[in-house]
Amino acid sequence: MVEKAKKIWMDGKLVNWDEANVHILTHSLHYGMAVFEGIRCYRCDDGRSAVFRLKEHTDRLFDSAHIAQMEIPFSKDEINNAIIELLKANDLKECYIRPIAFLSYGSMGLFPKENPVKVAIAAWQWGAYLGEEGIKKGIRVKVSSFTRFHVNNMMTKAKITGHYVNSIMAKKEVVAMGYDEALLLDTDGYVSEGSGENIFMVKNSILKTTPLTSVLNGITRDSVMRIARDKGITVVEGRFTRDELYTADEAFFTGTAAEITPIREVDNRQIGKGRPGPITEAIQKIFFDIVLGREKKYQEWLTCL
Ligand code: PPE
Repeated sequence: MVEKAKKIWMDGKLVNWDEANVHILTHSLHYGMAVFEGIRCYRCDDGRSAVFRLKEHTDRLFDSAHIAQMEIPFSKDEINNAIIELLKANDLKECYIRPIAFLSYGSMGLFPKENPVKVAIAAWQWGAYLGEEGIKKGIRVKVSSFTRFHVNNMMTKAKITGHYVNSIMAKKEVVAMGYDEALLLDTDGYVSEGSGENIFMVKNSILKTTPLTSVLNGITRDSVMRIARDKGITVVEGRFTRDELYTADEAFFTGTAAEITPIREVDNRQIGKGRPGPITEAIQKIFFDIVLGREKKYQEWLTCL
């Protein structure tokens, strides 16, 4: 169960958690056309709280809305300020933040011309997405029978709620078989992404991740590429097949919720030594040092409350 906080921001006002409701004919509820974000706020070592890459998340929210042809009736600054206001009102030091813009009550049917776009922001405490043990020891992954989208089917640069039907199907499928997370292939059969994460593999000290064609332009993915390059690691964006992944030295998932989660097994094949490898561990350490405010070099990524 989601852990309740006190307030939710809805169209400019803070309302009580239990009163943040919508009409049952909210258009997005029926047809899956809403855009959203997932952002994390961390409690730094000095006791302050900091939102990780707030600007980039808000930019992506507006890009998603642009792709979906939804006009968000607030400016980016207003959304950023609303997030900070919400965290302060809830007295949350460490949390996950979920802004969502949706088509509200108005007309029904597939031509929502006059439905107003509403915006809400919720925040709650959310621990390790794939388990504490997963972050430390790595998780077991299975390639799903569900395929990620063709570029003309769904537009993965947009974080649209309806896209996640595919993710939920894939996740349920592999969890029922005893695995921790699903990996989806693209329509050409190449590795695409996890149900809610981007993927990286390491082979001969080279870090490789899938190109953006069929995946969300992950902000954690971008952070990892920057961290790796700054450490002198070669980073390649290129397609790879599942057997290339089976024979990788290391692999890991990245995402706001999943953070950096090592992969120790794919389709019952052990990856590398079956535990987080040295490059994964090094990147993971820098990542957590950054979000906890210990790495001065990446301070521009943190918005302190
Ligand atoms: N791919 C997908 C499909 C995806 O949903 C996410 C984030 C990513 C990649 C990584 O993107 P980024 O967070 O910018 O590094 N998934 C969000 C939703 C998770 C959920 O269960 O809800 C997230 O991690 O917030």
